[in-house]
Amino acid sequence: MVDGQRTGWSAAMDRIARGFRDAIERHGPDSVAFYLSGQLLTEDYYVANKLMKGFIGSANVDTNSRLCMASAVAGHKRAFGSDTVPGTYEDLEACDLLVLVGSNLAWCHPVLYQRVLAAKEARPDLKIVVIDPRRTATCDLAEQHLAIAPGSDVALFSGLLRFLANSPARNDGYIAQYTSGMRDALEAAAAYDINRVARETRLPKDDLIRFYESVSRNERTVTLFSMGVNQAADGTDRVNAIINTHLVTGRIGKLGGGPFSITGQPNAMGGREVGGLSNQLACHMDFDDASVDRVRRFWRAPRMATRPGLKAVEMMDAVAAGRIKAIWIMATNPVVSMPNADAVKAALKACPLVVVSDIVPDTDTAQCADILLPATGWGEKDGTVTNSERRISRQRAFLPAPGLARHDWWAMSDLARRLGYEEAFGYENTASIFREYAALTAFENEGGRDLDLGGLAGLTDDEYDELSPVRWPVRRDGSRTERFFRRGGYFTPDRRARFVAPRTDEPKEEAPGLCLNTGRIRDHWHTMTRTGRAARLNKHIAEPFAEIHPDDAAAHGILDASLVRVKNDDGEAVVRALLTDRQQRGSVFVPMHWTGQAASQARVDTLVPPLVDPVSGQPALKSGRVTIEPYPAVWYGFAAGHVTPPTGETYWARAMTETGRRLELAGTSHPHDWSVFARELLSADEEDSETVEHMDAAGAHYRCAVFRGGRLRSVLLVGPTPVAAARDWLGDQIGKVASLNTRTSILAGVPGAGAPDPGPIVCSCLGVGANVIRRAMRDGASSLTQIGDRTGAGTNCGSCRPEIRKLMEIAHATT
Ligand SMILES: Nc1nc2c(c(=O)[nH]1)N[C@H]1C(S)=C(S)[C@@H](COP(=O)(O)OP(=O)(O)OC[C@H]3O[C@@H](n4cnc5c(=O)[nH]c(N)nc54)[C@H](O)[C@@H]3O)O[C@H]1N2
Ligand SMILES: Nc1nc2c(c(=O)[nH]1)N[C@H]1C(S)=C(S)[C@@H](COP(=O)(O)OP(=O)(O)OC[C@H]3O[C@@H](n4cnc5c(=O)[nH]c(N)nc54)[C@H](O)[C@@H]3O)O[C@H]1N2
Ligand SMILES: [Mo]
Repeated sequence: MVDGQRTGWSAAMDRIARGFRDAIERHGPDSVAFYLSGQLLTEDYYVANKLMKGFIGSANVDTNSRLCMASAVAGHKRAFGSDTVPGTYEDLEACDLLVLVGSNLAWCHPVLYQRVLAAKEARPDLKIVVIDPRRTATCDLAEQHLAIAPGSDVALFSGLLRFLANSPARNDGYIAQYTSGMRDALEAAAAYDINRVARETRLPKDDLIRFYESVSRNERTVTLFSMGVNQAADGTDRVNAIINTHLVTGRIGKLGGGPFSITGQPNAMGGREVGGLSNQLACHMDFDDASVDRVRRFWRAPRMATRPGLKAVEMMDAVAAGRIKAIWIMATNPVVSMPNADAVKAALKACPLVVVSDIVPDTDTAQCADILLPATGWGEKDGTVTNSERRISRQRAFLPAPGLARHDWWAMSDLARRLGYEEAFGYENTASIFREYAALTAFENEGGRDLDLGGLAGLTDDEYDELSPVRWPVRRDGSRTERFFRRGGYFTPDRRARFVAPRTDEPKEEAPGLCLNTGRIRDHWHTMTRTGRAARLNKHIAEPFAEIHPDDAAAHGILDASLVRVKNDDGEAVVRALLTDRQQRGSVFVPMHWTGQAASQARVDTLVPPLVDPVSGQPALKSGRVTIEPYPAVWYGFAAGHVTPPTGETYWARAMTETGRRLELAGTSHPHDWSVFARELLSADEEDSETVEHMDAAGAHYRCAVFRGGRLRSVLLVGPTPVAAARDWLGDQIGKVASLNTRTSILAGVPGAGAPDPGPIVCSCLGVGANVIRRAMRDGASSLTQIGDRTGAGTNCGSCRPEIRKLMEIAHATT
């Protein structure tokens, strides 16, 4: 689509090439940018990076991994001299103590979590500790959950460093032989006696000491960390504070021992490897003179970038300021996922040339595009990805490209060719891109760089197609390194690891309001462009929400299941209030997933300030400040079937169902005429439709159902309080012929006697509701396996197992 008009690839690419060439000629190479994604394949990424850094001559290539992994990368580089994950997944099974920091593994990495659980079942000695301000599903099987004050991770781990240094766990041999800088780190950590740590983390001293002693005792300790660590203004310091505790004990690169950064996106690691971050050059090389020269020679590059480019937040600032005239956004949705999201949207709307490559047409970012390109998606793509343990896997297409969709690497190469670089970008397939990439990792690499795929540089097309998953390095001489750093060999100039002393200023007085924590839920992926389309996945949680502690809710007059305004100077979101003591006082948690397509006003990143970590440039996405107040609804509604969200001030959130859509609704004033409102919402004016309405005498409850040929098309239920209705059951009635009795039930919103209600869906894979599971338990199922055998629940991806377990505990406690 060019300016909203359908056209062919050639015309679209022509326009893109013209736009990029004009900007570069008139304003220089730094006036253009690529904003990429950890959901691209390594081959897509490699081509984009090469074009920008070697041929256009700018390093303005950045990626959503900046929002995700940048602090882990920066922490690794400070400590190890390279962005190396030392360990493997096996370590999570082989350890005796697994410390999960800022990670909701049960919901966000369900497959790995199942591996850990299986290991724990086989070896109950394996202990899990979760460090997260919220009590999440991941805490269910943990021996200890430390609900630390948000942002107090550096204090916790500095205190741990101090403790370990004075414990038998201290490994003087390792420290002396393989590390440097311990004295400064210990000096900084000295400030963190147990009293200060208790004060900053707001945890009882006994709990802290129990944790510290447990780490000290367990030689096989893995500390796995994720977004609760990385997405912070001191994220890099947090990473180094964690790594310090592994250096002081020499617990690194050992079976069952090491720090472990886990990535989120399927190919965040591949992106880091090729150089997708603007402060890296390529293949784990930086912008030092020797590397720039080496890469120039390898690429035969006419115009090398010689210094780092703009990081994501800076890049959007440069777009806003008009310094960037052309930007290509590929496989990411920044209008939803970047901090200061409304400013990002405004910047893109004003930018002279915005190209967006996506696999769906209707994203919030696509609405800002001048040119929208159809890309192939996961099952249609062909190439490689790298996972968190450095394992490269082939991804093979099992579906043909639909419509006009083309591969991202092809589109990028086509731009390069149109800019005049036919020879350097004449790739015919991903195998040829991969070979070149592998060759660059090995080029003049005599062991000074961790990333070495020399052994794969000579793969034939067939060998590439058949490649089995393989963990790097894969050197030409066949030498292997399963784990890094057990015997030093760091990639710093003196080959020693560096202890890094984090900043240790006392925490600043908090701004008024509540801490805005954000993150993920079990059944949605990021901006819902895909999971939002899957009816089953919408059943688990169908509406944007805020987790609020009951005391905070009471203080602000917010009732459970009512709607709440979460706001600050930058924006406002309206979401459902979920009162729970899983949430600590003083914080609210709002998921990152809801978009302008899915709800009237729930893009949480409109409330997140563009504050970044000074070392990594990663934004602090879990610590905005907000206030909460009741959304003054005078009516609430629920609709299902063939429904269209209303325009205007009305609150709405929509979700897919097997039979259409469902809508949650609310308003601060009544519509003029409920019938008129309902007809529009329910498409009641279609031919042959029959409408049944009911309004109670007081005018507070309104109900309307539309039938066609005796079958239910759509239904709307309105009342003065949040509507109590069997939502899934109502959804199931759509399209069915309704008897007179059923019609009455539909208008009542609940199934009549005799019709079983499966209850809220627990297992989305197999569509099993809580009532079905309860029934199975009443009938004698008493273990996860038995419940699985009888109902299917929990037998596919397993991410609902913590919830099934919870149902079992409740049943147990009440019988
Ligand atoms: N279902 C699902 N799974 C996913 C994704 C998805 O969208 N949906 N996305 C994938 C991606 S890209 C990523 S990056 C991963 C992310 O995986 P996770 O990092 O596990 O997910 P989050 O929910 O972002 O954050 C984890 C936890 O950090 C906690 N936290 C907040 N502030 C702090 C703090 O100051 N200190 C500590 N210690 N913890 C804190 C939050 O309460 C939250 O429970 O998930 C991947 N997997
Ligand atoms: N407040 C807050 N904000 C956050 C986070 C948070 O925890 N809190 N987490 C951050 C993190 S860790 C991440 S990773 C980001 C994720 O944020 P985004 O990257 O913006 O999220 P996605 O929805 O995964 O966007 C991917 C887009 O690419 C499209 N797509 C999928 N496959 C392909 C493909 O092969 N080619 C092309 N061209 N397009 C494709 C999808 O349809 C979708 O529109 O969000 C960040 N933002
Ligand atoms: Mo991520």
